[in-house]
Amino acid sequence: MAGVRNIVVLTGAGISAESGVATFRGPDGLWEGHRVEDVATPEAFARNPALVQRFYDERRAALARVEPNAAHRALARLDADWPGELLIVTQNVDDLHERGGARRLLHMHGELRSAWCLRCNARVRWDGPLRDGPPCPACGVAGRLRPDIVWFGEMPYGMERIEDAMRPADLFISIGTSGAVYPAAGLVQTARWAGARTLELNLEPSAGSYMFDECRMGRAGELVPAWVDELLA
Ligand code: BV8
Repeated sequence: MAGVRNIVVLTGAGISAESGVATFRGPDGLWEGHRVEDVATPEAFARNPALVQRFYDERRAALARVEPNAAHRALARLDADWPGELLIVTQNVDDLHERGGARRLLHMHGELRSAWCLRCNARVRWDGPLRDGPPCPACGVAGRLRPDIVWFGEMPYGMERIEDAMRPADLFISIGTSGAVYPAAGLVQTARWAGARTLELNLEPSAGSYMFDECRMGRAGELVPAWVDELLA
């Protein structure tokens, strides 16, 4: 693509679907009958901490059973070979981008493999369950660790870094997201104001498809490697 130097990639649950990670708003989108909007909130955590901890404990444990797919690996190849600026902004809380080899990566909605101590504010690498109230590795106090996940009504991580990357961007590509959640869903508008070309790769039209210069419908496992080959040619 002529004249492309600085790229911002936004990914959502659709890029992990072919790895076997359930998406949020598809047919398999409910968790034990709960919508993500009803479980992923500070109010739900205050009301029923055991339910919310179990929701994340089960998804954290499931990470050991899934692998990165061709789309994750293609983005890592782009990350390694792209001479210009590149930032992969993911809404996903799984670790498949990292395990696929991506480096220039930002988890704007947090990570399953991180815990946040509400006593000392430390963020710590965490792979096991949290529902038994384990002690914080930093301050030693038990029962104060919550999932390090951005819930609805909470400020996403890295917004300044994302805005800094969007300003000089000349290409914004959105992969596998329904465009239902803000501020992530608003980034395509920010890209247009920055004068960037906008491309969407998704299984079906999203809520924001009308804002993209180009939309390619299909599975990420096929569309993303083909797009990376195009870009690196
Ligand atoms: C904020 C962590 C302000 C949790 C998530 C009204 C009331 C209250 C709030 C709001 C409101 N209106 C707007 C808001 C704001 C709210 C919001 O947007 N709500 C929506 C529901 C209307 N946003 C927030 O609250 C955000 N915070 O605004 O803070 C603020 C300001 C100042 C100070 C303090 C605070 C925080 C949002 C973050 C919430 N946390 N995740 C968890 O993961 O457990 S969001 C959650 O949805 C996930 O992160 C997920 O990534 C994200 C978006 O979903 P998608 O990734 O798009 O997944 P989805 O299933 O929807 O779509 C998958 C797509 O892939 C589909 O299109 C499908 O076709 C496609 N696909 C499927 N298979 C494939 C594929 N594509 C390609 N290949 C395939 N194989």
